[in-house]
Amino acid sequence: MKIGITCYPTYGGSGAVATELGIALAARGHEVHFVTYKQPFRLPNFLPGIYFHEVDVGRYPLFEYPPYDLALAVRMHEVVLSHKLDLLHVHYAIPHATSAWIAREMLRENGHDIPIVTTLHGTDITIVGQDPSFHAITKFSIERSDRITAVSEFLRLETIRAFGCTRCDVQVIPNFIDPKTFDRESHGTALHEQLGGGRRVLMHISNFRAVKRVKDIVQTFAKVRAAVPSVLVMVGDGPDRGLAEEEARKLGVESDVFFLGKIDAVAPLLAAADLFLIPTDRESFGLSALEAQASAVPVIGYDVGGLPEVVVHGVTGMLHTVGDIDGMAHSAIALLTDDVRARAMGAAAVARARANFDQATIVARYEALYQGALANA
Ligand code: GMT
Repeated sequence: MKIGITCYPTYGGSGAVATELGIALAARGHEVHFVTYKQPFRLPNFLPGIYFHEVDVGRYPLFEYPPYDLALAVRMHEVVLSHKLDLLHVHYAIPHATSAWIAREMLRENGHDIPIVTTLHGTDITIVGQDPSFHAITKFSIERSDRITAVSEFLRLETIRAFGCTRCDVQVIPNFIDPKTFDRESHGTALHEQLGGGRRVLMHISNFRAVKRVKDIVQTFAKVRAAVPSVLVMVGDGPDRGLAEEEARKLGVESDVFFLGKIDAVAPLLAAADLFLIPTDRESFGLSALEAQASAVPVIGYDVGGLPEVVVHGVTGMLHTVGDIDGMAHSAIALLTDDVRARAMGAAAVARARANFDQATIVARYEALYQGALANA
């Protein structure tokens, strides 16, 4: 198949999933064309079967808000025609599903048709899509997609609840890991020693948006550090990084909190972690939590959204009610002071990640979905 993929190319779970999917599809013999405004962050410079088409948004003084969604639709239309694509797969509904719909309408004018697959990732449904300025267009664009997938059952139900979506059949296809990449054994222990200097390593990876509740992480760490010699490694960047830095200073733990900034290849870092913290206020899935578990790292987070589909409380991690800092700290201390239990939890996390979220199995599900969409076209 010749597949067009559009995603947010910058640091973030939806772009990571879309890119890993494209790479895996190309490895299985498909031709993959990324249509985005920038080279996706997890895409190496060259891989056979993968092409990158940059979307250029024309500037004009009249445009206070340059119309990216229209430029994207035009680029999609052009790439579909010039490379004879079979389908478009867009990740994150806004504005990608709308641009794909416009591109398809333009193609239909020329007697061409192409199925659109839309994957819903999270805040496109839970926050942005429910904003009154986007609600109607999000519902419309989802309903016009030929196939709709959501990364968790939580997100499927939330799509139906928030958008009514009588015309859509949302299928759950979860995110995935490549077990060869997220393999703790292959990374050794040198980085753990460099990061922790003999202390335990707690880790968080995200885009530091408000929904991630980064202050909760620092507050939890301050309680853990008072009981167990430990450091906190914060990977990524975003609007609330300053809040987390300020909280670390306020609590007097700043010397043991390390902000590493954006790092593309997180597998070696996760292999150096003892615990992963993800106290998001409604994570639709939590790709970083899955990657942590695949790296034998127990996860501590909140029992909301799609996280309970990824982390099994008491088996692969510990989940608490939103805002329960004491509960998270208590769980963290319990695990950091009981190596046998922590190791068993890490092993269970690896086993479940490989059994339920294996790349080969999930990519085959996308292939089957594409074939179904093409057969119906
Ligand atoms: O929805 C977002 O906030 C953006 C998106 C991203 O690009 O990082 O994250 C979502 O998609 C990821 C990949 O499917 C999921 O693992 C994240 O849980 C989800 N984020 C939220 O639901 C907050």
